[in-house]
Amino acid sequence: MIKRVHTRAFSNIALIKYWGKVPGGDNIPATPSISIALRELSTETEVERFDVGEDRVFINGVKATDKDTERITSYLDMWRELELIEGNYSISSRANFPIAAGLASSASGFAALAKALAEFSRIKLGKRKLSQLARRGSGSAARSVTGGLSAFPVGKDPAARLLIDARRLSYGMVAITVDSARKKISSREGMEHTRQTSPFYNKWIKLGAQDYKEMLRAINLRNLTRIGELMESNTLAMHSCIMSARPPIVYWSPATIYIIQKVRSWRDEGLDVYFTIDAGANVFVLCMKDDMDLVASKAEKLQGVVKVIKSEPGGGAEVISRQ
Ligand code: 2P0
Repeated sequence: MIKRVHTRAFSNIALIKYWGKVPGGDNIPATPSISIALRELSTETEVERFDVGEDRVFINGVKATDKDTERITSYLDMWRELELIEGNYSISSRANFPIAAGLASSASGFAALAKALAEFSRIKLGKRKLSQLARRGSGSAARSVTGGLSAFPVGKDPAARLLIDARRLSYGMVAITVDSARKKISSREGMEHTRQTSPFYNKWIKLGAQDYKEMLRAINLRNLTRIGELMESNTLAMHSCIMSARPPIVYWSPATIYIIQKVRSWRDEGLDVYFTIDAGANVFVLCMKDDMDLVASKAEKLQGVVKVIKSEPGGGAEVISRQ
């Protein structure tokens, strides 16, 4: 019987965003999404099984907060209720990037955890089932199970599927992290507040579905200009909807707008670069892999930038070792 498993999953950044849930569902997104996994942003998770005692959760080497412990033990309860696993577990998760700073930590975290729990499962779980189970922990985690360029449709019990393998992608992303004084509202809280109070929420849901179809077409054509322009429009539509909630949520900082304008000016100068922004102030730039060094060197010189991370696409969630 397996006693201990070590897994890794990469974080992902959406080109078409998931924002909003179907009320009353099992964490079912209201908008379909498309993302690229990032090899430089990963979470490694070690899971050990015990037959007696309670679940224990450690994040980056220290005991997790009550809130994080509760979220993860409830997730383990779901696996136990589905009779996939039994017993109790010690979970130790380490991200190589700041947790909860708008760098998609729950995506890689829940994908790595689901991948590890699958090793303890009574029945063999395929990729589709694993993506569905990861989604129950965090919507974006469904896409980190499959990695590469993945699409995550809506519907009943949806799962992500791989569109293009990481090794076959010619694009990369440059993460530009900035100083943000604002206390972060979690994506989960933010999307529920948006659903309940934004006058533009229904419009956003319709637009998300249209953008998703259009993005699939642009990806098929390998048209970076179309992919990038659509990604920018979709991210701005999502943030407009979020900002129109009452009271408003503004995830951006002054540096966010400054970087958006810089990216547009680099494009005017001939660089093929496009921005996207998650539930935070950081900006992610999509470009050809060959342009990442130039983009990073330009980004590092900008005022208000804390750290620049260049990343090629990453693969799906994987087992590093099992005992
Ligand atoms: C995305 N985000 O598509 C969008 C863009 C943030 C902005 O998916 O409640 O942490 O755990 O399902 O997955 C963040 O949402 O939310 C997210 P839950 P999650 O990447």
